[in-house]
Amino acid sequence: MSLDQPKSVDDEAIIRMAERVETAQRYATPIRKLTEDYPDLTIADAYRVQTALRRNLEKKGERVIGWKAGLTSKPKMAQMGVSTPGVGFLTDAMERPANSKITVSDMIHPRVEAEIAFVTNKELSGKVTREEVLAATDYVQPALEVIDSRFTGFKFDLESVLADNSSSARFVPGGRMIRPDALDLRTVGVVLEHNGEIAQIGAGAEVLGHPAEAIAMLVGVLHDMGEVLPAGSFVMAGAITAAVAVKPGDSITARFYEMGSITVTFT
Ligand code: OOG
Repeated sequence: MSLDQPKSVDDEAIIRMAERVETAQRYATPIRKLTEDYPDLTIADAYRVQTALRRNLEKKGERVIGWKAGLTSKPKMAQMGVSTPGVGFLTDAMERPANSKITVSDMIHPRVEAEIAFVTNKELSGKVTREEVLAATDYVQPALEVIDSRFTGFKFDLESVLADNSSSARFVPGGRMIRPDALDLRTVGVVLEHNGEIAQIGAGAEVLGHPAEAIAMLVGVLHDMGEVLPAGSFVMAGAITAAVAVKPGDSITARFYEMGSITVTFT
């Protein structure tokens, strides 16, 4: 795994990069890719920056309630030009309820994604299989994720996006909570509507063949970071389709086969 790569930068630089990302996030002001100033940044360094960002937000009172996998489907990889999945953390401050109005003025260039989320009831650690993920899952449910790259033009490389917490910004759990064995998550179809028009369609199998594979990948990355996935985590498996850009006044509805739907509007 790429986290075995040597570190290319010292702790001081990691702290500076985490502050740069946090400031861009806080003031919704884009910055240039971190690799423009740190061209030798490794994947391991990028996760060190992400961890420093997580610690900073925790110090400010945010609580990590789960994680997300990203860049786990071909449509997303093609949209972003990055072909390796990654992970990011989710805090309570990022959560919004279904049917709510989400403000966009505090984001740079928000985009919406439809995902399947897992809620775990056992700790998961190390190298785990899809079956072990499903056995440790209390329920699955639909989720929308609003991503917002802190990088100019929503353009990045893998190292920069991982340091930027994989573009995490807001997330919206919704729809129906169902037992993970109640349906085949590979064949769950999703239709993403933008202002009433169908914008994207897909199915669960787009996500690494099965969304639970994304959770297994995520647990492996956490292991390489020296962490585990605690019981009770909310974990999103990554966008099934390409992401859709939104602006004030827009509405998004994601309809999931047999799992219900989620609507949000943007203001
Ligand atoms: C990176 C994050 C992608 C997903 O679900 O694929 C992501 C990005 O595209 O900005 O969250």
